[in-house]
Order: sequence, then C-alpha cells, then structure tokens
Amino acid sequence: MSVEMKADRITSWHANPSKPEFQLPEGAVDAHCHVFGPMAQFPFSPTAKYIPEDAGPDELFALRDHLGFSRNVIVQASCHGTDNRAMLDAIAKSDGMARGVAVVDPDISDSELRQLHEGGVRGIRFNFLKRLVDNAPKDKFLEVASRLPRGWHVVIYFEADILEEMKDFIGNIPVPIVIDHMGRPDVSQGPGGKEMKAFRKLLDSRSDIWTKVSCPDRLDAAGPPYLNFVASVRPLVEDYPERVLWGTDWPHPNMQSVRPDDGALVDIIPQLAVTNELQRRLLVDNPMALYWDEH
Ligand code: 0GY
Repeated sequence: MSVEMKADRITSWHANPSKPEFQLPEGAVDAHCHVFGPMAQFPFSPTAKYIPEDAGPDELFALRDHLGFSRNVIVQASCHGTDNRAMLDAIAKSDGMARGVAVVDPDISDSELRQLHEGGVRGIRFNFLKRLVDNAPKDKFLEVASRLPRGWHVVIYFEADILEEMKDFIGNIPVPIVIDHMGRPDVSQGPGGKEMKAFRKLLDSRSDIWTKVSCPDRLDAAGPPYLNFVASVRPLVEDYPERVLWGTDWPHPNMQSVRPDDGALVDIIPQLAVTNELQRRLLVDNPMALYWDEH
C-alpha cells in the first residue's frame, strides 16, 4: 500500500469511550465486532471500499474489559475481503474468549471450512450491501451454505429496501440464520412501522432466524439517546427473547463522522431488555448457544 493511500485511512471509533453505568451480566458476549489489520501483517483487500486505521485484538480486548464484556464474536469486515487471517489471529489471541464469523469464497473446500472451524469460526457472512461488496451471488451462497460444518449458521447483512427480494433466498438457507442490525429498518417509523412489521413477518417465517438488535448509531438518525431505536426495538426484544443478540459493532466501520461512544451504546441495553431475564438471554444465553454450544 502506498504512502498516499495511507493518508486516506480512516478512524471510525471513539478515542475514549465512557465507562457504562449499566453493569453487564456475568459472561456477557459482544456478538458483533470486527478487527482491522494490523495492516502491515494483514493487508486489506484490493477491493476494499474503505481503508481503516489499524484496530487490532489488543484494542478490541481492552474495550471488552473496559465495558465489562467477557467474550467477543468477531465478524469478518468487508475491508479484509475473504482473507480471514486478521480475524483468526484475534481469535487465537483471545484464550478461547472469541469466536468468529468468516467471509469466504463460495468455492472454498470442505477441508478449508474445517480449518476455519478449528480456528474458532462458527458461521459465514453474506453481505448484500452494494456500498461494501461488488457482488453477492445467491446461488453460490446457497451451495456453500449446504456444506457448512455442523452447528454453523449464516449471517446476512442487507438493508430494508431489499427485504422482499431476499425472502426466497432466506427461505432456502439450510442452516440457522442471523440477520445483522434487523435488516436496517427505518426506526423513525416506530415499532408498528412498515419496515419493522415486514421484518417481524420475516422472523415469523422461520423459527431459526435470529437477529442483532444493534447499531442505534447507524439506524437512528436522531442520534443519542436513540429514542426512536429504543421505541422500535424494545418490543422486538420482548416478543423474540430467545432470538436476539447484541453487539457494539466496534470499530464501527464507516462511522468516522459519528464515532459512537461504546459506553453510551451499552447504556442503551437496559432500555431494550428491561428485565434481568431478558438481559441474560440477549447477552449470555443466546450468543452462547450459537457460538459456544460445546460448553
Ligand atoms: C457493520 C456494518 C458495516 C460494515 C461492515 O463488513 C463491513 O465492512 O459490516 C457498514 O458499513 O454498514 O455491521 O459493521
């Protein structure tokens, strides 16, 4: 990477996140976060749509401890393409306290999938955001989804405007599904709004669709304290308590103009999951079932 490119590298995370007031339950999992680089060791993809500054495992685990989480699920970020080495390196450094979701070339061999499993991967991600990836071949995605190691799932990232056209594809996936950030509904419409209703209908179409009730900073244009997000998402947590996950989204890819305070994000959790029981499911039981099932 040239010196000129380096000048374009972006920082999307808060330099000094606050300490949350909310005390997370014992064993809480940050079920959606990423690592970037370090670039000198793990170069970004030639097709990356953004080139971030380094945000590696040391910083991720320091944030985990600062916020009070015990574990991380590290989702392969699009800037690393299908080269999962940075994520695998972070998992290897976590002493068993991290698992991963990989992005793979659909032609990946079964033995390579098994190697990813050995490295702590428990799912693969299908990203449909045109601003992040050049293509998303549904037929090839279905083929690779049919030969994943036992216990794996697929994570799907799409926006609300393509939910209708995603339905058949989602219906044909032969393993459990996790949908990132609820398929990005417009939360300003409220809990009974068109997009949240459509998303609930999708959840009702299969009993093994889970979702991350994450990213108020991406979904609520009104900003902190994210009242639209809370109003729209709390009923979802109450109605689907066994199918929701939560994550910081650190280091917040592409959020350089906002740089969310991770402590403030954690303080939203008790407004989404208002009882100890709901909090335990959201932060411990549900992610443990998906990512540390052998425990
Ligand atoms: C997210 C969201 C984004 C980016 C990525 O892989 C990625 O680059 O997921 C985004 O820009 O909306 O969930 O991290």
